[in-house]
Amino acid sequence: MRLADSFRSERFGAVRIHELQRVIELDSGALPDTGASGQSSGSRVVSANAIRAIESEMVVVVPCMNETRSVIEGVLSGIPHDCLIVLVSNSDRRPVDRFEIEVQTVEQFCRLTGRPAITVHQKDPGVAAAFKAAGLPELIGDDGLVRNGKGEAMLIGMALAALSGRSYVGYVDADNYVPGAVHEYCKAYAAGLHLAGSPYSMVRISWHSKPKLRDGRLFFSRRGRSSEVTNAFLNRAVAEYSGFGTEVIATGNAGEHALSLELGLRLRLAGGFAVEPYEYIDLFEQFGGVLESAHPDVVASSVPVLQIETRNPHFHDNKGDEHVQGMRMQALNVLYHSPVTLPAVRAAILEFMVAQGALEPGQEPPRERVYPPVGSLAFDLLYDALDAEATSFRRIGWAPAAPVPARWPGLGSAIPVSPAPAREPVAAAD
Ligand SMILES: Nc1nc2c(ncn2[C@@H]2O[C@H](COP(=O)(O)OP(=O)(O)O)[C@@H](O)[C@H]2O)c(=O)[nH]1
Ligand SMILES: [Mg+2]
Repeated sequence: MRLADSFRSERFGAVRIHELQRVIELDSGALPDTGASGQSSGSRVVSANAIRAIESEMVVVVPCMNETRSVIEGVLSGIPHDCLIVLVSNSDRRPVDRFEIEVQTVEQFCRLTGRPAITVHQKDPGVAAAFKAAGLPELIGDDGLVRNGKGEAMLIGMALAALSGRSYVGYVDADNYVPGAVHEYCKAYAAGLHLAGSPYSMVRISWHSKPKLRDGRLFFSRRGRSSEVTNAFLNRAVAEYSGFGTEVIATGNAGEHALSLELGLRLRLAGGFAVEPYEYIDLFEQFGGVLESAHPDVVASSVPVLQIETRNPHFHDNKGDEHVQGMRMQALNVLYHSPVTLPAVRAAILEFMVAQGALEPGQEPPRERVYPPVGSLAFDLLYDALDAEATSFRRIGWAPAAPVPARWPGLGSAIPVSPAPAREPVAAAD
C-alpha cells in the first residue's frame, strides 16, 4: 500500500495527531518498504510483508446489531485472512434468533476459509457475569445484563482481543455494504500501525466519499453530517491550547479505526456512540500533559494518531436523521464535560446545543458513561466465567493460550482499576 506522506502534525502533550494521509495505491507491488523516516518522496510504501506481519497480530472486532446476513457475509469476506474475527452482537434473539443466524454465517465462513473466529452476544447473562467477575461491574445495567450501546460492544471486543494474546485491535462496522471498503480499511490499519513506529499508536479512517441518492442521481458527499460538527469542536479544543486554529482532526467520529492494545488497554472507553470521539478526549486527558497521568512512561514516549483517507466509497445502512443528531450530541456531551476542555470551548458547545434545540438555555449537557480501562480486568477470571457461563461465547477453531494470564502480557504493570481522578487543568499543553 502506498500512502501520501504526512508532513504536518499537531501535538497535544505526548499525543501527535498527523494530518490526513491519502491512500495513493491500494497495492504498491513488490517494492520494498519505504516507510522508514528519512526516505520521503511525498509518499510511503508499506510492503505486503509488513502489512501481513501486523495482520497476523490483529483482531478485527465487528459490532453488529440486526444487520442483514448477506451484508455481514460481505464484511467477513473483506477482513484479511490472518486477522482474528470477533463478532460482538446485540441483535434480537426473539421472535427470530438473529444471533444464531449470525453465528451460522460466521461458522460457515470459517469452515470455507479455514480460519478462526469468536462470537459473543452482548445480552448473554454469562457475559455480564464474566465482566462482573473480572472487575468491571460498571458495564452492567439495571437488568443485570451488559448495557446496550456500541461503545459497550467495542469494550467487550477489546477484552476478547486481549484474551487472544494478539497485539492490535481494529473495528469494522457490520453494516458496511462494500467488502472492498472493509478490505481497504484493514490494510490501512496495518499500514498505519506499521508506520506509526510507537507501541502506543492509533489509526483512524476518513473515507473519501459517501454515496447518497439525490433527485435520482448518485452524489458522492465528502463528509458525514455528524463528523463535521464533532471535528470542528475537537479542533477548537486543541486550538484553544496552542493558540493556533487547526483543522488537523478529520476523524472524530471514525467508527473504522485500529489501535495497539498497549494503548487500547489503557484507554477509558465511553458508552454508546460517544465512544469514538471520546477516544480523542481520553488521549488528551491521559497523555496530553495537562492532567496528571497514571502512565508517565507513555507520556514520556509518543502517542501517534494516524488518519488515513481511504479510496472506496463508504456505503452503509442509513439509520436516519434522529440517529445522526443523537450521535453528534453525544460527542459534544463528552467534550463539554472533559476536564481538559477550556471554558471558551464549553461556552461554544452550549451555544451550539441551544441553537440546535438540543438543550434549553441554562441547562447542562448530559454526562455520558465512561468505563475504566479494559487493562484493569483480570483476564483469567474473565475467560473462566465466559467459558463456564456464556453460551453465546463460541470459539470457532480458536483456543486461548493455556492458562490465560491474569494480566495482558504486553502490559508491564497493572492498570489502575478506577479512572484517574478528574482534575482541573494545571498547565497548557504544547
Ligand atoms: N453489538 C452492538 N453493535 C451495535 C450497537 N449499536 C450499533 N451497533 C453496530 O455498530 C455499527 C455502527 O452502528 P450504526 O448504527 O450503523 O452507526 P453509524 O454507522 O455510526 O451511523 C453497526 O454495525 C451496528 O450494527 C450495540 O448496541 N451493540
Ligand atoms: Mg452505520
